[in-house]
Amino acid sequence: MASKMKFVRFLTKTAALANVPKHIEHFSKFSPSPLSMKQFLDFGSTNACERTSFSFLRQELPVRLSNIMKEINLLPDGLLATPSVQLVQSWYIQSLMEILEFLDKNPDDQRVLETFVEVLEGIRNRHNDVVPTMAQGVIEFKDAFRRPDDAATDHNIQYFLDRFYTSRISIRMLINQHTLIFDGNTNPAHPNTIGCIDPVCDVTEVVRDAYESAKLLCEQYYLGAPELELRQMNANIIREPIQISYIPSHLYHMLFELFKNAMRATIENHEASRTLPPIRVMVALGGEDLSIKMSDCGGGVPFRKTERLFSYMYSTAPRPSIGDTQRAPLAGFGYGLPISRLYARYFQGDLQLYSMEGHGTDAVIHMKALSTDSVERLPVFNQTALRHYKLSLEADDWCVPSKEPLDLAIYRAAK
Ligand code: P4A
Repeated sequence: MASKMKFVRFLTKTAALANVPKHIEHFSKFSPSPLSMKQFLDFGSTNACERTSFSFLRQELPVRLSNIMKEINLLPDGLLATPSVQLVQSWYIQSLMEILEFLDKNPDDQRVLETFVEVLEGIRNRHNDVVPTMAQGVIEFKDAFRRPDDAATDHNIQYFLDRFYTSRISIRMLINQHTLIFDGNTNPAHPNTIGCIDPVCDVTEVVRDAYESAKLLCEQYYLGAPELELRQMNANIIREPIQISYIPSHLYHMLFELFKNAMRATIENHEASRTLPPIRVMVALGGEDLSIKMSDCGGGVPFRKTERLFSYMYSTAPRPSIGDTQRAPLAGFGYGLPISRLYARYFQGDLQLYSMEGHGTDAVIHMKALSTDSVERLPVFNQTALRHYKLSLEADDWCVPSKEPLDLAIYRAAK
């Protein structure tokens, strides 16, 4: 009997699996619906309705999942076929199937709403290791396939991972908001937060938190850490604290990453001297933007190499050996900077580096000051996206500088 039941379940599962491509086709025809910070806050306000949120998510999550699953299928064959990417893809298929189960469920049934929260929490856990697993896939691909200096593949992977991780950030945001708001508990440490959003996020406080954590890490491995010099300018109301509606964990993630880089550069650039120049942070609030500039005197990076700091291909290049990681805890190898920039861009901001080789680096985070301007920036799978993946093998439209000395005789003859 038991084995027969198992077999029936197996058949049902197989049938569901067979229908997945059809569902992906269907849901990827819809564009994701970006939410504004204000809409996120409204979902969490006192008259928030779990039913409404449920009905929205059971449509929107399949749309966001299907849009990005179409792009996974367009990855270079060699990357798509790696065990790591196959594993990630199987997580996406499983999660999509679990949400689709709710399409014919009754939103007025309290038990349906409760199991939905549980399913969302399961999905969030399933996808916890997507970033390191994809990074592993890129390594496997590079080892097995990639010719050196394949700029087209680099571009494809950069383009894909930027969109893929943005999609993931947005899906986790939706899941977090729903599960945090409707699990019935308020966060005792932060009673004001609505889900993971702080409507009065004190930016300089997050700057100090991120600095202190990076400092602890830094002091564990080096003999000290640079001091923090923090200044702020509120152009709207002088001397008021600078507050905006934002996700403190996103801001912390970006700042922690920037502090680690600034500390590492500062210390390695001043090994010989007895004093360390401080890291200076300026927080400025205007009518439209809130910007944070972090300046260090770490010697900087040549302009030619700054783009590499955001490259997934470069960041996964030579794995630091076990010993290396212990010697250089601030190495920040991995996807720290590129993903920090995605967090900034996710709500219409940005993260930029201005490095002056020989002096140091300025890193600037731009954020929207108004919650009406903070709208999700989401990838959509369409013809334009498709073209990005197909167009890879075309010739460059800029000349390649010749490494040979210019033969003027031949040059004149040709003219
Ligand atoms: N100079 N400046 C930076 C780095 C160097 C820097 C650096 C050598 C390079 C790689 C790295 C960490 C630091 C900086 C601030 C930044 C980024 C780079 O935000 O001073 O780890 C990958």
